[in-house]
Order: sequence, then structure tokens, then C-alpha cells
Amino acid sequence: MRKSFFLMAALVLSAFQLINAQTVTKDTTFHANGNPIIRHKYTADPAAMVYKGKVYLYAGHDVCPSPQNRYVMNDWAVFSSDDMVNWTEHPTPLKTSDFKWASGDAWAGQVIERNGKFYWYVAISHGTIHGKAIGVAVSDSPTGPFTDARGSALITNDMTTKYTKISWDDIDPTVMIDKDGQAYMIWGNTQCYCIKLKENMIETEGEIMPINLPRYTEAPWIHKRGDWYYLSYATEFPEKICYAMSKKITGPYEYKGILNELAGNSNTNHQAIIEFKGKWYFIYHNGGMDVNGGSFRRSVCIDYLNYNPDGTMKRVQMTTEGVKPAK
Ligand code: FUB
Repeated sequence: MRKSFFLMAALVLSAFQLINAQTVTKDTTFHANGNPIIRHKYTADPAAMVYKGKVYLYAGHDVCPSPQNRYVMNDWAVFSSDDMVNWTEHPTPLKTSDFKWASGDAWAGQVIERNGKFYWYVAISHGTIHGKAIGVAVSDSPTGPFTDARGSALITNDMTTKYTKISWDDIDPTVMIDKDGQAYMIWGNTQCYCIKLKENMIETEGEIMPINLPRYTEAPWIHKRGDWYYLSYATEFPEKICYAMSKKITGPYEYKGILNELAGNSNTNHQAIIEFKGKWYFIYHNGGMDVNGGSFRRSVCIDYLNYNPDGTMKRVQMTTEGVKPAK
């Protein structure tokens, strides 16, 4: 009896691991029953974009088999929704193998639209230049497919060795086009960096500008509300999310405190912040989907984000219920 129970559990686990590792070939719809919102696969490092009345959610895909504990991430995933609760998963939009110069690791990124094209900035390991790098892929559609926009990395580790000697500091790009049309990319682990992007979005312009933030770990996300720029980021380790505010995208930023506590059962805590249909959302990951969930099998969650009258943000309340359909 005991033996057959363990055999059955092992079979169910292997079947899930097989499904989780697969690339997606057709649109599939699902309803999010609270948090985590995606339960048919492990998803991490969410980024989101609102475009023409829809939300597009981009995520990394954790496929590390249990009980191993390391990052195994070979592709990214894209989902869309009209209401933040009913979602469509679209065919796998981008894989590490789409960047011929890279050696793997589909780490965090962000998609932004400019002139009808969609640019996806991602962290990935470089094949020949030691360390992590940032690549950019492009598509005519927010759901892809995306292709390598340059055929080479936009940022490589050797460009930032004067600031930090670690080889994984060039990760987690976040991007914004400022009100004057100038695009900026902000990224980094241990040290936060900022650089201008040319109008074509696939070349940098000028020097790297370090942004100094207290207890900065990684996962910067830039967003704007009114005339405030908010730079949220993962702090310490295990990670909480905190934030700083400025009247200029390049700073200096004033630290404002913790925005989100440790996310359950995950050392990392990576956020995206968007406004959609009049409400603000905090999108993050935890390790709470099932008994195999954890720091290397993470799951995307969504909760509301609220502001104080002075523009500062209220601490996020992580819930299992998640959000209600946006109207
Ligand atoms: O998913 C791999 C890395 O873990 C991301 O790039 C970081 O932000 C952290 O979530």
C-alpha cells in the first residue's frame, strides 16, 4: 500500500516535470484562482506591459527538477489578459537558443513598445565573454515570436568591471521611455546601473551611470506616477522589495522603505508594477505553488498596490485570494 502510494506520487511528479519543461505551441486559456496565478508550470521574474487595453505578462520559466536546487531556465513565457484574472498563454515567445552568442539562462527582463515594435531586454549568460549579459530581442507583436535584435549582447560583464568585479552584475534590465522620448535602461546586481538607449532601442548611447541605492541586491523596476519616478528593487538576501523616489529618471533617488516583505518560500522576490483600468498592481513571484515549490521552482502572483496621499507607496499585502477581475 505504502509502496504503491510512493510509486503513484513519483509518477505524478515526473508527469508534472515533463509538462512543466515543455515549450508551448498553441494558445491556451485559464482562470487564475487566486495566487499563484499560474499553476500548470513554474514561472518567475515577472515583467508586465499594458498595450491597447490588454495586459501582457512576461516571465521566466523554472524547470529545475525537484529535489535539485539550482536555476534551470531555458525559455521565457508570455500571457495576456483583459482583466488580470482570465489569461491566455501564448506559444513560447523566446528561448535562450535564439541568442546565438549566449550559453543559456533565461533570467529576468522586460518588454517595451516603441513605434509599433516590441523590444524584450533579457539577462542571459554570455557564451564567450565571462559572466552574465543583456540581450535584446524584437517582435512585431507583444506575444512574439521574438528574434535577437542585434546578433550580439547589448551589455557584457567587461563593460562594468570598473564598478564591481562580480560576473553576474549585468542582469535584470528594466526600461522606460521618458517624456522627452529618451529611452533608458536600468539594470544590475549589487550595483544598479543606468544607460541611455538610442531611438532604435538596440544600441546604447553615452556612458554607464551608476545609481546608488541603499542595500541594493537586484531586480530594479522603474515606473512613473504623476511626476515621480519610482525605482523599486530587491534588497538584502533573502530578498524583500523596497523602493526609492526621484523627480528625474537618472536620480538621485531618495530611499522610501520596504514595499514587499519576503515572498513565501523563495529567496528571490522580483516585481513588476503596472496601472491597468484605474488600479495599480504589484506582480511578483513566490515559491508557494506546491510542495516542490521554492527558490528554484517559483510562481507568479498578483496583488494590489496602493499609494499614500503624498505619493509614497503602501506596503503590499500579499494574499492567497489575489485580485478581482479588472473592469
Ligand atoms: O531568475 C534568475 C534571477 O533570480 C533573476 O534574474 C533575479 O532577479 C532573481 O529573481
